[in-house]
Amino acid sequence: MRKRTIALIATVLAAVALIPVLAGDERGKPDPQPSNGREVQVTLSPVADTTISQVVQDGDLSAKTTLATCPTSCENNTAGRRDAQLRFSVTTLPASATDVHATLRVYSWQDYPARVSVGDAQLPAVRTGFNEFPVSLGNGTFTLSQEGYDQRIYWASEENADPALRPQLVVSYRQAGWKLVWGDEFDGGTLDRSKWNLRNGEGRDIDLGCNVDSPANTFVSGGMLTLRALRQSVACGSRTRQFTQSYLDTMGRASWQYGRFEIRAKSPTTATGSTGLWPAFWLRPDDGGNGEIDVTELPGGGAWYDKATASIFWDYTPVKQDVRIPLPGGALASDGFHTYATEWTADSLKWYIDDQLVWTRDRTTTPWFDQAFHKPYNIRLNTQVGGWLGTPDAATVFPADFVVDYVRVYQ
Ligand SMILES: [Ca+2]
Repeated sequence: MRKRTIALIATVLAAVALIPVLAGDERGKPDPQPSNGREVQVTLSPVADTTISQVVQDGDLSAKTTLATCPTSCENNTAGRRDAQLRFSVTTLPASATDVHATLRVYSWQDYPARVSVGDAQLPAVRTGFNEFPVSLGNGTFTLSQEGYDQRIYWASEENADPALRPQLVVSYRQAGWKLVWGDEFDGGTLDRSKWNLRNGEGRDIDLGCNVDSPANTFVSGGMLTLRALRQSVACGSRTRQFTQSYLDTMGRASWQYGRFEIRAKSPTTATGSTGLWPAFWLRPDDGGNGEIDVTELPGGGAWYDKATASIFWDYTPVKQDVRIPLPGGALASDGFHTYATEWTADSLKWYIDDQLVWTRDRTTTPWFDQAFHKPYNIRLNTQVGGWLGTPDAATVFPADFVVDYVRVYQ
């Protein structure tokens, strides 16, 4: 968050094909302190389906549908039995994933008196709404087959106009080896000052805001921490600033060498009205020397709002490596709560968004890996106003709230 310009690196995240269709706040929350590893649940949408008919449906006139299960004698189907195939990419589950369970969910607009099976899982009839089939993950390809009835069944396809109706593969697993060692769920009514420092009266050269310790800018309510940026003129040390902002850190209170650093948060950086806003969750070394790990930065403005940044820094000349990452499934940081995590070990750094691996650094990518990343780091959590990625304009909306559900550290 010091002197930096973030290079526009066009990175094709070909490996990222796990696409959750639900925002994080619609998913079941993981157990914050599992006894045997970290509980993870990911909802995927298909990368392909056999959309062989596109028929408007009652109640959903703009929908394309998948003609799923149509026996040989079905209507004018002379081509023989038609089964619907759905394909999901399951290649980026972490290697340490165990106890994997998968459920295929497909949506019907009406009841059908037809047996439908997916592998060994069979439903005696189709009911309106999501129909669920427990499946084994396999290669991520599933076939819906209908038996016994001369009738088409229409399922919502991957192209359905309403993303909430599209097929889903809900994958849950346990990620062994990670134990929660520190965290804040923000369940109280005030900021836990035993865990966090809150900067006050600090105006920096790199931005336009004043870091203030004020309940107007930093508050805990309803299980959430809010870092609120405001447009207001304040005296800030020897300066006058036109914005106030929030900056928390754990310096002198908690630091870690290696671990999984995870945040679940919603960013104020909407498509319009967010120029000059810069929420971030990052780490700096206790010794104040070289090195920085940015779990995520979520700058606003038209050039930035639709991606998250992951980055590491050696120094601020700058020697750095960074990447701009679209959120999986076309999601936006501002459309709901998402999780952003970095797993830091002695040998690598791995970034995850909504539990999908999006970037990896190690000695082969980063000559200064060993010099920078074998010492304790502390957490920084802030919203910066102004700086290298833009200055707020008249359209920038204040108050701007960076809302954090939790911060967790696993080792
Ligand atoms: Ca919470």
